[in-house]
Amino acid sequence: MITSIRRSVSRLPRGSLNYYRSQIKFYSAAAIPEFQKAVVFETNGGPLIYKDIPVPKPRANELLINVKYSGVCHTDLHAWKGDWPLATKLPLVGGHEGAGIVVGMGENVKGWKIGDYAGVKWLNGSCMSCEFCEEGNESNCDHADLSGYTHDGSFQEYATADSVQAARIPPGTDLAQVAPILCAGITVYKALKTANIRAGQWVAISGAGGGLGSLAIQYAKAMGFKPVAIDGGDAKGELCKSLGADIYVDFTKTDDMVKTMKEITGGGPHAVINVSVSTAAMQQSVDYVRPTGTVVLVGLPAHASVESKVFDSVVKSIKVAGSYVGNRADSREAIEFFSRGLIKSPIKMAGLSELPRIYEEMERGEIVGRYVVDTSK
Ligand code: 8ID
Ligand code: ZN
Ligand code: ZN
Repeated sequence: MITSIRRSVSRLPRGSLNYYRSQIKFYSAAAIPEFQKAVVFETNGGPLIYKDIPVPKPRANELLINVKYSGVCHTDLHAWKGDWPLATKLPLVGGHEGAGIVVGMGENVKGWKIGDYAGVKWLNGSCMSCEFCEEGNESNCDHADLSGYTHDGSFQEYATADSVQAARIPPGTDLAQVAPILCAGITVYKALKTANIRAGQWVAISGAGGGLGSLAIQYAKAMGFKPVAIDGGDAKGELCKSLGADIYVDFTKTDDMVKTMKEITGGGPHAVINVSVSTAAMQQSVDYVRPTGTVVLVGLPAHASVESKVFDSVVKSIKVAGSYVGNRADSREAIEFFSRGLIKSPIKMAGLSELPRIYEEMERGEIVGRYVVDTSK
């Protein structure tokens, strides 16, 4: 690519040289339009506007990805509402489960080529030099740049992504199917590692019928654990069982969750992966987890806290751990599970322009599995 640009520069009339100088910093495939479709909001909770915006230019370290499909994560709803104690960029293009094709890149990018499949993840980039980055905990970096939050994300046809953190997706992968793996899959895979349990042990997935939960059931199965799925309603129950949950507990029909969970698992699950957006569900999990077990907090209900009574925590020796997406190795491994056919994304397809309706359904807790939007519609 560089050689071909240089060769054409030598054949050009003088006036064109400045244009080519600007292009030489940004090696790109041919037909990248100047404008593209995106969903943008200007204030948290304000209108979600489907409109034409300029195609961003990749910085020196960035890829330009033609996003074909993007999953819609509940985090995107939090970002739009602005209900977390962390400000979003404004105006903002949300989205952080973008799967697409590399069509351009900045001058310092190494190890990528035009045409590669790449993913926009929640962690867009980080400083790579602090203690957390050094030890592979880039998500915990003070300077973490977040797709669809502090950096325009995947609810647009062309997105920029730090080439170090962008997910590598094997050629030939179904880009709509892999999209939810880029946040939901990586997150639940890492959460299951954080649970630190052994094959054959019980793991409860609270919020199992949603985007993260429906993948958590399958990763748990693939890792050899026995999943108990918890969510509300028959449709979510059917999905959970079809994905391999040994047991489904409908929280809307269960009076005493703590007693029920202990009975089903003979003393409580060895770990609980909390992916619901319910403080009450998280609190119950501290009470029903098995002695010596681990409660993993993943879902992020606004202004929530969970109480772990000191006496019970000590005598039961339980652990309450937070788990936040995953690092590059977790991402690669989570995608490998998918590529080996062990994980199926239970997706519903929609167009990018339908995002406002999807947020309404998500707010009401009605989505069974995960929505994936086609950015061209
Ligand atoms: O890195 C992280 N920690 C991370 C990564 C990605 C997402 C955290 N998240 C957070 C999101 O911001 C959100 O707060 O995880 C949460 C779940 O994201 P999601 O899976 O994308 O949301 P969803 O598809 O709406 O699923 C939530 C499910 O929880 C169920 C709902 O019925 C839905 O199926 N649920 C609720 I709300 N209350 C419940 C309860 N009391 C419940 N399930 C069981 N018991
Ligand atoms: Zn997410
Ligand atoms: Zn850092």
